[in-house]
Amino acid sequence: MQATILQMLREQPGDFVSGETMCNSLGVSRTAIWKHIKELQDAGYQIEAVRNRGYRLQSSPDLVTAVELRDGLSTTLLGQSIVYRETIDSTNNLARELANNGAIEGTLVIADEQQQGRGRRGRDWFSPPQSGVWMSLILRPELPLAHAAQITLVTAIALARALTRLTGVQAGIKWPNDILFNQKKCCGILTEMHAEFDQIHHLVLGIGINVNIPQADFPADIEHIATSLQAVKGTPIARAKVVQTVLEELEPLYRQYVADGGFGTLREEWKAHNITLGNNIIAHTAQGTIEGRALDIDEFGVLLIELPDGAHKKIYSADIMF
Ligand code: BT5
Repeated sequence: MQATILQMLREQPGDFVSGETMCNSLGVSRTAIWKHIKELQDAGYQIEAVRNRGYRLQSSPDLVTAVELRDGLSTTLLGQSIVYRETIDSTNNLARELANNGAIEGTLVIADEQQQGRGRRGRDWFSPPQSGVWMSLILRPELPLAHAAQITLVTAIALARALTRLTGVQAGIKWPNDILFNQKKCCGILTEMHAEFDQIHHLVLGIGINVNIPQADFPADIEHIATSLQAVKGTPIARAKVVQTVLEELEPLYRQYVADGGFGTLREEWKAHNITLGNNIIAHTAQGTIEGRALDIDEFGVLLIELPDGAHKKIYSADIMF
């Protein structure tokens, strides 16, 4: 109901929408309309109410509530169900719980703030309130287990496209899960999965994007390696717009990945956005540290590096430095 009221107000920018018009199109009483307007005002929307004229939207807060995200979202799978929390430990945790309880594919879990946002291998992910996109998607691709990890690379393409579009500055993919601007990390992906036998039961695709974080607000340990969309673009960006743009870029790529049975047909586009290949790199893997030149990725998203003695080595998972 609130989403529809908001939509009606936004369809008449700068103009009043009469209480009567709202009552008629929503089929509810004037008191009910007023109650919803009051709730929107309490949430931070500035809505002017004038007797005999109606309601006029003056400004909207930068929210990532379901009401904001739905307004103008054009996807048909991702974000059809939205679960919003003001604060949470980690959106990946709630998404996993919902997935285990049968949540539909495409369910989006999003929070204004994470108390225990996490990266890979138990690392922390800085997730302050009102300034980032901290979200997780529940996916149920019918693919063999071996293809699950490739969703991270598919998502990286969508993010590179979306973040470039939003800032007007070229974003680059650092294998496997980082999106960078000018060597600094703006976004990370954390894919977690639940599988039985050889079949994926569900994937939880966690995405963290620094949106309106001033450079000086990053903690000292990441200040020199992190950046935000605002720092890159020079002006703040509405977080709901960031979410919508990412979902709209990801949906067709995700459908292609499922239809084609893997990441192979998207490999060339990944390479076009990547900033890893061609560099001399240090790869920290669970088995140890490897140094060499990043040559290519194969159709499974595995990184191929050339060692100093000319031999080739495949790397399945690592932290890369160059
Ligand atoms: C990642 O891990 O890059 C995955 C980040 C995923 C975050 C999302 S937010 C929604 C969902 N819910 C969660 O709890 N997580 C996901 P990794 O490659 O391991 O990088 C972690 C490292 O990045 C840390 O050790 C820091 O050095 C650095 N870091 C932490 N917070 C950062 C931030 N906000 N921006 C840039 N770098 C950060």
